[in-house]
Amino acid sequence: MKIGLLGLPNSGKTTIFNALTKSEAEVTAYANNKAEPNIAIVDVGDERINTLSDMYKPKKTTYATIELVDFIGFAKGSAREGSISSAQMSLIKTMDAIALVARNFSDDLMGNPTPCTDIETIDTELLLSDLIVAENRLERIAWNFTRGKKTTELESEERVLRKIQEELNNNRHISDLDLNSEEERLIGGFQFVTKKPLFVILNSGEDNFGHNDKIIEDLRRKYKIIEFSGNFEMELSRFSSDEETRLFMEDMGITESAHNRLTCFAYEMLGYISFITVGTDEVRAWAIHNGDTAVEAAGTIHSDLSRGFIRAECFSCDDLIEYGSEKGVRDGGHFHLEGKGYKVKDGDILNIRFSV
Ligand SMILES: Nc1nc2c(ncn2[C@@H]2O[C@H](COP(=O)(O)OP(=O)(O)O)[C@@H](O)[C@H]2O)c(=O)[nH]1
Ligand SMILES: [Mg+2]
Repeated sequence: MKIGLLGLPNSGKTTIFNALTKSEAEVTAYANNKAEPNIAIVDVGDERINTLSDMYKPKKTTYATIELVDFIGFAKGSAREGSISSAQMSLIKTMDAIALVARNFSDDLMGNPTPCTDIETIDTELLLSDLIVAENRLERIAWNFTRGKKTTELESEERVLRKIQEELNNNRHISDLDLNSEEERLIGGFQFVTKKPLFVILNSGEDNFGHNDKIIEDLRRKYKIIEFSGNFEMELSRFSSDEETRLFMEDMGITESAHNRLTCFAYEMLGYISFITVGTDEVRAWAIHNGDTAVEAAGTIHSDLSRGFIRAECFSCDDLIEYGSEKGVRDGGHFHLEGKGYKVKDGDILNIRFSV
């Protein structure tokens, strides 16, 4: 799953990217003109996987991952200040989710922070972009109608596009609309941006971090939001040893690393859960959608496993940690066999029985 970091120039996108990926992409006081975004694969922090890895001592430990894309600043000198170029918009359309980064630290160059209006500026861009797509298509449909091409399919498409147009004109995202599966199908090809899961990263300074209740409350009316301190977290990510990091975090009264906090938040936001496979070869977390069944889970491991699915041997990771061994879980009566239709829960440890 790909998450695009989007925000006005100097909101701290690259800083956050670096903090999360421990990379050293160039942080600049000016929007740079580099054409390519920075891309990195980031592990989703999961303490359970660490614990299981200690228990099984596998050759390999694999976390679920998300792909993070740090966009270049908004096009400078384009028609509107802060507008998104069409090349960038095409890239944004390929993302699974969008994180809007808002500057909440004072900066010599940019002055006092205005996170709420900054978010509104970008949001308006996204709404406009979708509106243009919808209206172009509506024009095209109208043109077809005048030519006598009035199929029921086109009429249905027109109806759902009108709904979308009204929603966007009211400054609301398409994701807020309750569309049925037929409507979803009709608009599936448009890759509307405001249909994607979206959340705000409030990038606070070291000095005001944790003291932004009012701003967070305001933004929360419309967005899911997480507060972060990019600069501080980037410094933190550069410590060479875990011990050093831990001590520094303790000093600042931080219990969980930003990396864990942000990746877990994004993961949940996107409606993902993890199931786990264990063994002496590998302990591994697998990402599936909340609500996926055992046979779908099997398919994420390998298509053979879903094709030849017989049953899933299943127990929860929490039980394993509590009882200390698989035998303990069995003796405690928490081991169960499940069929194809079983809805997998977050933290389920699965062993798929199959034959092909
Ligand atoms: N004080 C403070 N400065 C920050 C923070 N995050 C980023 N900056 C500074 O803001 C400037 C722009 O950051 P950058 O990550 O390049 O922004 P981008 O244009 O959104 O990628 C740099 O000078 C950063 O050092 C922060 O949390 N606190
Ligand atoms: Mg940048």
